[in-house]
This record gives sequence, C-alpha cells and structure tokens, in this order.
Amino acid sequence: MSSQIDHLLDEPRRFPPSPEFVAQSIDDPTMYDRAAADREAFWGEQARELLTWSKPFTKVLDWSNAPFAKWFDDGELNVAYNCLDRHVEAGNGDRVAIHWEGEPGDSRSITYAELTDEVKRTANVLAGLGVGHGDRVAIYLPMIPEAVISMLAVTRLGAIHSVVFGGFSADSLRSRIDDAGAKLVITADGGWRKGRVSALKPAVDQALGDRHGEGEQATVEHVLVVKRGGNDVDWTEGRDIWWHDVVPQASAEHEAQAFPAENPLFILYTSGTTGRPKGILHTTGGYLVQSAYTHKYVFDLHPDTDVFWCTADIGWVTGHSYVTYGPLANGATQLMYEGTPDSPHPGRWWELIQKYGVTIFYTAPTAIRSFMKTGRHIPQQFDLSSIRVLGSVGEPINPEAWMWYREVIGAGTAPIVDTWWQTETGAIMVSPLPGVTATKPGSAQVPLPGISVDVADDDGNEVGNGKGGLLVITRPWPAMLRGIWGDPERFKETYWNKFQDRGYYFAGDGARLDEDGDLWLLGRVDDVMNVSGHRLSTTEIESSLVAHEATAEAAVVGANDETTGQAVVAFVIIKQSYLDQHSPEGLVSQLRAWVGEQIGPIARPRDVYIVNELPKTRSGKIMRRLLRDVAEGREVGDTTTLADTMVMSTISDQVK
Ligand code: 6R9
Repeated sequence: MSSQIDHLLDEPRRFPPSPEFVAQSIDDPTMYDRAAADREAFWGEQARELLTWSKPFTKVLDWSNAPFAKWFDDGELNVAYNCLDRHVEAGNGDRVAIHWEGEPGDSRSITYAELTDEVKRTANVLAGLGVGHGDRVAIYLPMIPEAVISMLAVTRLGAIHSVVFGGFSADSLRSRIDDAGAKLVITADGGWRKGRVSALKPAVDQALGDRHGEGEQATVEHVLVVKRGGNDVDWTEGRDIWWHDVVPQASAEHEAQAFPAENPLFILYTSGTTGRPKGILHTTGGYLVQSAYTHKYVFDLHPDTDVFWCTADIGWVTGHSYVTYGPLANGATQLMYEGTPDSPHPGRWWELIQKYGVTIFYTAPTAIRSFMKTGRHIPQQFDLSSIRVLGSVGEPINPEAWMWYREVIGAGTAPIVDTWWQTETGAIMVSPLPGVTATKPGSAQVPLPGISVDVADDDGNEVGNGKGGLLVITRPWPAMLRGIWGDPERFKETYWNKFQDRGYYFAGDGARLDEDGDLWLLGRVDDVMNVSGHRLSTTEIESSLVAHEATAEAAVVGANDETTGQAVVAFVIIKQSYLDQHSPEGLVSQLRAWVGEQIGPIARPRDVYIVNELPKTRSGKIMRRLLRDVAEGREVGDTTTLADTMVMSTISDQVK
C-alpha cells in the first residue's frame, strides 16, 4: 500500500492549461493572495458579487460559539430569488436553465422565465398545504425537473428540504422522514431506469404505513405525486395529491420573502461510523455563496455560452450543489438526465454531450472506470469537441483513469479538475483552478482561495511535505455544515473533538502531501465505505444482515474494487438450523437481495462469505482491518490483539 502511494507521489506528468484556455479563462491567480491576505474580506467580496441580498450583511463571520458558525448573519436573502427571479429581472429570462432528457428519449428545455413561474406555482401549492417557514419537506423523486422545482419551492418559503435518494428503500425513507419530522413528501409514481419504470410511490406508502408503535405518529400530512412513470399506484384519499391536479392551476404570482442568512436550507443524510445516518444541516447564505463561487471558478463558467452537465443524482450532495444551487445561482444553462449511462445503448452519455453541446462535464471516477472497461471505441463514435473542462468527484481518481478521461473525453486538451469535498463541507474545498493550475493526474492538489486545509498527525501537528496523515480543515468556511439535525453533541464529537485544542475540522479522510505540497487523498480512515462515490456505513449494512433471520453475526468491510472504488464484502455467521436446511449458495444470494431491499441496491454486498467465527478483540470489537486483508487477498496483518489468534487462519481457509 505505502509503496504504491510513494509511486503515485512520484507522478512526473504536469498539464498546464493551454495559452488559449488561459486567455479566455475567468480564473485569476491573484485570488489566492487576496484570499490569504484577508480571508473574511475575500468571502465578503464573493458574497456581495455573486448574490443579491435583500438586506446587506455587516459582518462576515461569527465564530464566537465555535464550532457553531454564523456567516453573513445579519444579512437577508431568498435563495430561490437568487436562483431564478433575478436572472429574469436582468433580462435573461429566455436563457435555458435546464435541458432535460428523459431516459426513453423525451425531452424538455426550460428557460429561466419558465422555471421561475413553475417554482412560484409550486410554492403557492406548498403554502396552501400548510408548508411554511422552518417546516421540513421530504423529496423522493427521480431526476426530473420537478426535483429541482420542488427544492426551490421549498426554500422559497423558508422551509427545509430533505432529499432522499430515489434508490433508497422504504425503510431508509421512513427513518429519514421520521428523524426530520417531515410534514409533506413529494414523490412520483415512478421514474425510468435501465429501460423500464421503477416505482417510487409504493416505498412512500410503505414508509408512511403501519404506525402503531410508540412515538410513531405520522408527521406527514400530504403526499404530492408527480406522474412520470405512468405505473399504477395505490391512492390514499385526503392524503395524496397529484402534482398535475394542483400545480398548473396555481397562481404564478409569488413574491419571495427574504430570510436571515442562517435560515436552514436543507438536511441531507449521510452515513457515519456508528449508528443511524446523520442529518447534515446546511443554511442558506454561506452555502449559496460557496456553491456559486466554486461553480463559477472551478469550472471557469461563462454563463452565456457554456452548457454544464453534472451527472450526479439530486439525492446526493453533488446534485444539491452542482445541479440545483450552484448552476442556477450563476444563471447557467445545464443538462439534466433522468436515466442510467448505458440505456438504451452504452454511448448514451456521449450522445447527450453531442446533442446538447455540453462544454463542462462533471462526473465520478467510478463512471469513468466503467467506461474504460467497455472501451474508447464507444465515446469515439460521438462528437465531444464541445467539451472544454472536465471534473471529477466522489473518490480518489487513479492516474490511469485520469489520463483516459483527459485523452478520450477531453481530446487530450481539456483541463481536469479533481474536486475534493463532502456532504458536510457543502461545496468544493480542494481543486485545481482550470485556468491557473498545472494539473497532476491523481492529485486534487490545492485548497481553493479562501479555504484552509492541511494534513496533520494524530495530535494535530502538520506533517509537512512528503508525508501522510489526516486531512483537516483549519479555518471555518462559508458552506460548512451547521450541525447534525437534532444532535449537537454528535456534531461536536464526530467532527471537532478530535482536534479540539486547535479548532480543526476532522474530515475522516487520509491524505498525503507530495514534495510540491499538493494533496493526494487516500480514502476514509473510519469504517465508512465509498462505493461508486456513495458513502455507506459498515454498521448500517451489518445491522441489516443481522436483521435477517438466518444470520447470527455479521461483519462488513469495504474492499478495493477496480470499478466501484470500494465494494461491500460481508462475512456472516449463519445459524446452524439454517445451515442444515439451506445450501450456502442459496443463503448467499438471499442475503445479498435482503440488503438490497433493506438499504438499497447500492449497498448489496459484492461478496458474502459464510464463516463460523469473526475476529474480535478482547473487548469484543470486530477487527475489520483483518477482514479487509482477506477480502483484498492480502496476507493477514498483525493478529496479536485478537482474543483467539487462530480465528484468522480458519476464516482465510473458508474464504478460499
Ligand atoms: C462530494 C461527495 C465525501 C467523501 C470524502 C472522500 C470522498 C469526495 C473526492 C474524494 C478523493 C476526491 N471524496 N471527493 N476522495 N478525491 N476528489 O462525494 O460527498 O458523499 O459526502 O462523500 O468522498 O472520502 O470524505 P460525500
């Protein structure tokens, strides 16, 4: 592992932007110095330049109650107004905001004027359903324009959205609805995936059903349903409302009210090391400033000519910041696509780039690696010459994939921005600037102007160039999370206690600095896995496995995987009665399907190994590191802290 990293750090290739790119770029190398000279003044400038404030702020940052930050606290704004109305007022109402393409090939182009009207109508409908300032609305939709419209309508009213990824199961949806105490759910009958309609409404019905237990009163009053899939749905009279019965009829007059900058914007659930998912809370002002700032400079945005495409689903933070808020705050034109990359043919994405003339393309390494597998002859059938900037997000991008991306998709010239950030950071933190930075395959490189990041040892000391440690954020930033919904203690404990004395934010990622001081991200240091750019918790999957009646015990690890970055590998102990009556193959496939149903297909283990013991320390903690060795086919590491040192050889034999 470490020799592989050292090898990476010797990467000699550098790709400075071409003189033509630099000449047209909005990126300005002096931003680094200006930000370093006075960070708060720099962010204040960005906030005034990029957004329209109904009431100007007088103070940039209040860190007196750290780690609870307040940015632009006495300023007031409306997020939806900033993403919509003001562009229409500025004469850009006819500019396309969203080119949307459905998986079956149907499409819609929506201008800023039309999108503004739609959001106003929807806001009027939501207000009529009793949604107001501070209320929570769960959004469980496919990648259709109504997803963006719903998010903006919710924030227009000063309410808070909680988007739940459409691939999550009824159980996951239920726990998220309950944790946030959502009043309304916005969903669809179904959406198109892989050539067929995949239903969504039944999961909502199930999530809202059967509430007889203690503390299980339903907070949800209504379910607003978009017709997309055309599939049959059950209907609860009085609770369920068709979108098409109410939104088109509603008034398109709606004046956006301004709210304080620290008014909450959304809750987004993400996996943690232990226990249930954390509801990451973001607020309006700082979040929107940094989403707009990063979207503009990291992608060298020219709003009147660029066509931006971020392939992320709205259910992940990347979809929040770079489908909804960043692009729309900047008045950009973007492409939004409903389906999977290979439906109905393996060149679908490239066909879309050609059709819409996409100029900036932002996707994940897992997608790039799967395209590499199918071969360059597929993208080469399409005209990708419109592309001028490429972005990567979600996990480390290995140099081979980086080079392939640049050569095959970027014609050997488009700069690649490898962007490091998290649900918690709200927006991009570390990335090259395409018009400034000489890029290096595999390295996310440098913190953006205004952002302070370092690599520290366990005690918080800087490791210095050429060494590895933990990634820390040393100064507060505008889009930082403001807390965990309903759990301020867990917020402090998870992110701030580790480096309490220094006031550093602990990101949970390992990182190294090379001799030039460029950052190389090395993945999660805790027990959270990153599968195809999605964070999954080992604990959550273990709990699901153990919830199956055949399972006695389970341990889950993330093992390196060529395509998905990490893959879920499970070690389970099966109850003897089941072993006697079922074939191991049958049990394995049952368990894989079970996890898929309980949590979602993304969590379905790649491998399930049936074993009769798990490696545990004397205090009973499962030693996942040893299981990871087995899952990755390595020699098993130090077993001296095991209660029973023989266990690992038994497991290794069983896995073979
Ligand atoms: C935006 C997003 C966050 C975790 C993060 C890290 C990994 C994201 C990365 C990257 C290396 C990059 N990660 N971008 N690792 N290079 N460019 O993905 O948010 O879902 O919260 O995941 O993803 O491990 O800590 P989120």
